[in-house]
Amino acid sequence: MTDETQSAPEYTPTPAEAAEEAAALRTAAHRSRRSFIGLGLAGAAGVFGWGWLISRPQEQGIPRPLRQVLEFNDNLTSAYYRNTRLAPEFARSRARKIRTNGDVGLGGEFDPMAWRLRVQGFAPAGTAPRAQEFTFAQLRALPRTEMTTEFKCVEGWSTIVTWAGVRLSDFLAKYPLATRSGRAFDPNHPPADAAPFVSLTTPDQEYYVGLEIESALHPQTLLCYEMNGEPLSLEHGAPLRLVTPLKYGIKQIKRIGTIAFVEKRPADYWAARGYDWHAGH
Ligand SMILES: Nc1nc2c(c(=O)[nH]1)N[C@H]1C(S)=C(S)[C@@H](COP(=O)(O)O)O[C@H]1N2
Ligand SMILES: [Mo]
Repeated sequence: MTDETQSAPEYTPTPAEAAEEAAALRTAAHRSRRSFIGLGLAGAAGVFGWGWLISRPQEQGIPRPLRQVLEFNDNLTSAYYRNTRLAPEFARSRARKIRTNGDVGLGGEFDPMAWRLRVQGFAPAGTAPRAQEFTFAQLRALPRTEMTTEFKCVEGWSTIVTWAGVRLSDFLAKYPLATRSGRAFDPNHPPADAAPFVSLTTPDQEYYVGLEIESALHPQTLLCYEMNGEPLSLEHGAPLRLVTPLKYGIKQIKRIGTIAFVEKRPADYWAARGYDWHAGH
């Protein structure tokens, strides 16, 4: 089972790969800092220009002035907006086949054609939750995001994989099911009436994962339907799995059946078996 897989090797990217990786990170950083960029970075870029900015010395692959802005913003908001931290992104050419690991909740009869994603909206106390069902086509119709990130398992292996799917935050922008009021919001500024937690379960409810809303809204948290340029296979979680690269593999639930926005910290399969509930950031 492991002979075809490769762990992320010690590897020096080619100049082209390094440029692609820096560009990917800039795109992701831009996305997560939109509100701040409006304030500070646009000012810096306006005065000196982007050419100046990206020609500055690099720290962790990010031009130093941008790094400083990011750090400043981190200090400003780290208490609440965890989505300011990003996992590194890699050149697509560095993606490898990933092993299959964990099949809890993937057994039994399953017809991917008949699959629906069931989403339970955040309900005001004492009212019945609003539930809505989504077809695969509805999810595919939402903005597609691709990212090449490192997948890490607590067992000690990791693999760089290219994923594609819809950001959970983009899903919620279109279908605002995470707020009591039913209003959409800026993922960088979740309002007080947003659900604090999200619960994801397989259709048979055998595997289940809990996330804080900040992790769910992170710009690298995807409802994923493609792996390394191909539709997800059943053993990797077709038709829809979670990918959130700041966390370990145990959180990246395959074959999502239900997503529920809830008040209390939800049960989590591996947390119930002694692992850290957060399993990352
Ligand atoms: N439904 C389900 N999802 C799951 C698991 C599982 O057992 N069942 N195992 C998790 C673990 S521990 C890992 S490392 C990854 C592995 O994903 P992969 O098989 O695509 O490599 O899936 C995660 N998601
Ligand atoms: Mo894992």
